Amino acid sequence: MRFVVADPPAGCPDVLEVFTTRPDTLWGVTFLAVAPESAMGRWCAEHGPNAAAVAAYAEETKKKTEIERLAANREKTGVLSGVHAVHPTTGEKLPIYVADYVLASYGTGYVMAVPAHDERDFAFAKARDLPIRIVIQNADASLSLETMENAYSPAGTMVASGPFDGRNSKEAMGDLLAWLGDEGIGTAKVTFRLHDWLISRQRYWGCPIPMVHCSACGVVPVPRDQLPIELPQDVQNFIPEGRSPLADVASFVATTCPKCGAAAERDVDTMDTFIDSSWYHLRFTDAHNGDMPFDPEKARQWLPLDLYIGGAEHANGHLLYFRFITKVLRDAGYLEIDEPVVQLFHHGMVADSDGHTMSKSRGNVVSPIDNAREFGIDASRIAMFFFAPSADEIRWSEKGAHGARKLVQRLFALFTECAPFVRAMPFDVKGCDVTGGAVKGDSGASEAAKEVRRRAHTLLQRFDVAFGGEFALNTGIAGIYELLNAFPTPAVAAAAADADRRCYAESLRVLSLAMAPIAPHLAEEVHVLLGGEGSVFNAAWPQLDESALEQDEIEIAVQVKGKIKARIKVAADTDQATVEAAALADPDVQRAIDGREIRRVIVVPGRLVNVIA
Ligand code: ANZ
Ligand code: ZN
Repeated sequence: MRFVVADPPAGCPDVLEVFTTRPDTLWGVTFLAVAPESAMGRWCAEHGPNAAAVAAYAEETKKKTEIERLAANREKTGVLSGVHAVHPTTGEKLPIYVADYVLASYGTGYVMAVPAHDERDFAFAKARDLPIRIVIQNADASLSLETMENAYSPAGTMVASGPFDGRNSKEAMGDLLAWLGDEGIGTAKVTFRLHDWLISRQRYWGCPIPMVHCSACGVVPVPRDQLPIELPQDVQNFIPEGRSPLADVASFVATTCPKCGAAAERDVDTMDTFIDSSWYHLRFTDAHNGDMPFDPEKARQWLPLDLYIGGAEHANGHLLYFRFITKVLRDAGYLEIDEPVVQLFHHGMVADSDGHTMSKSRGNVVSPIDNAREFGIDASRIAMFFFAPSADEIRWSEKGAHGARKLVQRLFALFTECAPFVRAMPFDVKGCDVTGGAVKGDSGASEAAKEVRRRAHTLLQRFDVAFGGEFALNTGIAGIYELLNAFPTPAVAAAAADADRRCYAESLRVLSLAMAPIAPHLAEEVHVLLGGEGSVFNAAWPQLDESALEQDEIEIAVQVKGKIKARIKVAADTDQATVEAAALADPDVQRAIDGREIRRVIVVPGRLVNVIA
């Protein structure tokens, strides 16, 4: 918002731009306040009509920290600059104060003061008998200057506000901003504000803050060769009232000042656990380093992390903090990366069968441990992954857990019975080529055996996509069922012709490896059954044979405005409408369309979809 300075003397700023979150209170502005360090504050201290007083005040302000200046309970001080500004709508002359509750580093360093609706301005105005003007009325219109003891800051009805009289301050905001723009008074802008992160906690758990308080030197950091400061072991009371538990441990508190050697006290607070969760992943790159948290060279080799999996509830906590710490360590030369992790994946919440999110306070939590005891770890995992894509909310159901247990049992029986003939087939772990390179794929196999192999590679492809970052593991698990449904009985498979038997063996190998991430115990057992060496987790991931999928999947190019933007895969017999829908749903295509209106979609069967947007 712009405030013109009345008859600015030579050299004095002639316009003050203020930052406000409450343009609806414009008509209630009765003075302006500027930071001593702002351009206006500095000019007033050097050349202003009241230069001596302003200069002395600015000198005093230097001794205060920003935290002290902003403290709510502090007396609001300030001095008159002797210069005035003009109210943009009423033309009234408003005094400009130089006041330390305005910070130079925030917004523009200039504030339009509205005593009736801002607490700090109210305190300032009260102490000096400055005019207070109510421009937002509460619901029962009971605000009055005579009875007001605090500023009224909520939204309400705009009063004494020119063309906006009678309107709700919140609802009028859009119109108001447009009006202010038209009148040349102000412009709307989206700004982001970072809340300070208070890292100190009055708790035992957490790292001690390595600072010493000396009455002569102030706060002095503990020198590096005395780190780490360890928590005392002889704490008597872990939850004292209103102070840190460490404050009562005299042997911990008493120390000497690293600077002057006089008796001094250790800081008794501990650090927020978010501090450690912001950097512990770095320690994993160099866990046995006794000299430093991690060697930058090791961190360089490992980082950034590939994937961060966490719930959205971390969005304004840990996710910000560990990025800050990364950037600080980068600036300090310990890291080369700008961001700690490449991909973020928010998993869905777990709800009960009625759709209520599980929470301790609701008392509807199904304990994963109890569940694993009853159904087994693998079945519990399969059940969780099968309910829905991992990004979505899942509804827990006992039935699902029973089904998953059945699946585990069915798989184990199948692998046990087929193991003898599968073991007898030559096997190349890397490519899952059970022919040892002699015969490729399914040549010579029956349609039924080809179909089994196709289903095995289909589920592999789905897991490949899922582990590539989408985590829709449910489709891969559905693929396991599809494979089992097409699989012959073990006796039939074992007695089949060579070419068919190769398909069956390969399919089981693919499945045994692909299911390892979701059913690790079963996969490990099966790996041994099939003659695998070592752990399944050291075996190579199976290689997808795209040609195995070919039979009934075709790739269709999607053009937007004449350029190929994506290739989608659909079953060969998919009808045109479904092909069109799949093309339009593709994220790359969506991006290319970019919200434009779609005028026509042309489908060339089996080859191309052309979107005219
Ligand atoms: C007029 C007003 C009227 C305000 C009202 C508030 C209430 P947040 O939301 O925390 O960002 N402000 C602007 N710059 C400042 C600075 N450099 N130092 C101190 N205070 C500053 O706060 C935004 C509000 O903080 C702004 O909106 C401004 O006061 C004040 F009923 O403007 B307000
Ligand atoms: Zn000292």
